[in-house]
Amino acid sequence: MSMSSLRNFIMIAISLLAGLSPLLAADLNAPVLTGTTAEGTRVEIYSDLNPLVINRIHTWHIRILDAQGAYLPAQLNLSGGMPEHDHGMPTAPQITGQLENGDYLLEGMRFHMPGAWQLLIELIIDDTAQTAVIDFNL
Ligand SMILES: [Cu+2]
Repeated sequence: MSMSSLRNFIMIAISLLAGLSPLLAADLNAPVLTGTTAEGTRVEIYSDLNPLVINRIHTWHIRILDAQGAYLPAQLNLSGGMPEHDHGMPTAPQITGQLENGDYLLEGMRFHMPGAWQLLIELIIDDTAQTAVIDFNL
């Protein structure tokens, strides 16, 4: 490959990537799911796949807020599944870090069936356990 055709190839590759970027870019402006614990802690889930669809692996940013809207440091554990089908998640999503703004990064999320899903978000805040249950349909 000559230098100029290599350059053309790179330019095409860059423009293809640029064209794809709206699909890859996270829409982190509006939560796709929200929940509240009995104690009043709010859970907001922002997704790089929005709207949520089945069979796509994706990443969430999870925001934990107190009743006044201030960020709360929490230990969190997410599980879920389809209660009507008596099965859990097809993947084992993991909290892999915390972002600079305080959101928690959850990677490896995927839903594999349309229907009624339920998420359980267990929080430990100030040594006290709380759970937010989020029901939604895909
Ligand atoms: Cu199912």
